[in-house]
Amino acid sequence: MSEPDLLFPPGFRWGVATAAFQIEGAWDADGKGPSNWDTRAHRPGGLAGGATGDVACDHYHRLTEDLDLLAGLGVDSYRFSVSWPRVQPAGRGRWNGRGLAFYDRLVDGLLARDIEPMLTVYHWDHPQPIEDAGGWADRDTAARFADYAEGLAARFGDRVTRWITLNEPLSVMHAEMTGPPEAPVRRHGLRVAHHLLLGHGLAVPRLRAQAPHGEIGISLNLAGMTAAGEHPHDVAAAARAEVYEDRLFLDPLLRGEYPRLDDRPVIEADDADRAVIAAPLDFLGVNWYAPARIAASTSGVFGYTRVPWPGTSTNLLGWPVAPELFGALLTWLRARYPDAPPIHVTENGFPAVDEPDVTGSVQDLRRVTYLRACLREVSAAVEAGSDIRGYHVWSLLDNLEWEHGYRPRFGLVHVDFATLARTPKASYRWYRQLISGQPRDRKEGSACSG
Ligand code: GBH
Repeated sequence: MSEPDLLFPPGFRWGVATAAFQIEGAWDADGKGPSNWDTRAHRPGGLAGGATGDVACDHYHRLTEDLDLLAGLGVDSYRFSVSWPRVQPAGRGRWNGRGLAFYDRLVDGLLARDIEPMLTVYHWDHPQPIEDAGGWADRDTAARFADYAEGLAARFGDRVTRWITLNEPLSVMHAEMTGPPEAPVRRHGLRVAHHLLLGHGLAVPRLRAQAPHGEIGISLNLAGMTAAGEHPHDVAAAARAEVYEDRLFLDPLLRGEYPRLDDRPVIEADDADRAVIAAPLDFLGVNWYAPARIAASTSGVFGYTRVPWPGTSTNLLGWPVAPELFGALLTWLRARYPDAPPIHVTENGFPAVDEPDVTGSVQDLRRVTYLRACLREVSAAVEAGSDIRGYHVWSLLDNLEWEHGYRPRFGLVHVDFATLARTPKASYRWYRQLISGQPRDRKEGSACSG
C-alpha cells in the first residue's frame, strides 16, 4: 500500500547505511592490519558477550549477495565506510592493494546496480599504530587522516558520488572520555574533538582536488535538547548539553567558531585552525536516533545528565522512543543554521532483538512503526522548507553494535550469526515498497511520471 503522507520530492535519495568494522569481518585477511577496535575486542572483557569483528557479517566474502540485497531494496544510495587499516595498515605510507581492490569491487558493484556510493572515510576504526601514537588525542592524527582521505579520493574519486569525512565525531569524543571499562578514563575529550575537526578540515580541500565531481560532507549525531523542568539549573544544563553536543561540531563547521559558555569558547583555537575547520561543505549528514531530556548534575563532566522521559518508552538500548521529536531537531537546525548546506539523513534506525518466528519470517513491526514515524517528521520538515535531500536507514544488515556486541539488531535484513544466512525482515519489504511508490525521475533523469 502506498503511504500518501510519505511521498517525497522527485530526486530525493533513498538509502541504507553500514560501517566497515560492524559488517566486514576478514579482520586480518589480504594484508589488513589490526584496528583500535580489533585490539579492544580481543582484550579480555572487550566487547559484550566476547564479541569481535573477526567475522561479523563476513560481508568481505559475501559482497555479491549483499549487493544483490541492496538492488532488491531499490535504494538509490548506499552509505558504507572504508576500513583504514585494511587499505593503509600502518596509518601512513604504504597502501594495501588487496584491501583497495575490495572497495573497487564494492563501488563498481554499486554502480553496476545503479546505486550511488556514499563513502565514509572514517567510521571509528583506525590502524593500531595510530592508536599507539595517541589516537585522536595526538594532533598529528589529523594530518595522517587527511593523507589517508586524499589517497582514497585519488583511487575512488572518479566513481564515488558523496564523501563523508567523519562519522559522529561526538561519539568518538565520548568514547575517549568514558573509555573502555578496563582502561583508565582519558579526559582528553575536547582535545579529541578539536583534532577530529582539524582532520576533517584538512581533508576537505584534498578530497575536492582528487574528486572534483564528488559532494563532500560530514555526519554528526544530533539529539535535540529539552530541559527536564523549568528550574533554572535544568534550563542551564540543557543549554550546556546543547553546547557540548549538538553545537560543538556544528558551530565551528558552519559558523567558524566554537560555541561559548560564560563568554569563552569551550575550545580555545587559533584563527588558522578555525579557518581550516570551516571549509565549505556540500552537505551536512545528520544521524538521528533519539532526543535528550536534560537535568543538572554534578556527576557529568560538563554538569548535566540525561534523565528518563516520563510516559515515554525506551528501546533495547535504553534510548527514548520519541520519533515525533525528530521534527523538533530539524526545525532547530534550520532556525539556528539558516546558511547550512543541504541535509542528508545519513542514519536513522531502531534496535531490537529480532528473531525469526516458526515460519522463518522476521516481523519487526516496531521498527517499521518507528521508521515510518521518523520519516513523517522528515517529510513535514521538507514541507516546511528544510532542504533535506536524502535518507538512509541504519542499517542494511544486523551487525556488530560496537561495545554492545551482536544482541542489538538494527538491520532490515536479519543475519544468523551462526550460519551467516541473510533473511530480509518485514521492514525490508516495507522500505522496498515505500521507495518503489515514490515519484520516479531520479534515475536517468528521464521518465518523470509526475
Ligand atoms: C551510530 O551511533 C553509529 O554511527 C553506528 O555505527 C551505530 O551502529 C548506530 O548509530 C546504532 O547505535 O541513551 O538516550 O542518551 C549511535 C550514536 C549516540 C545514538 C548516543 C544514541 C544516545 C541515546 N548514539 N545516543 S540516550
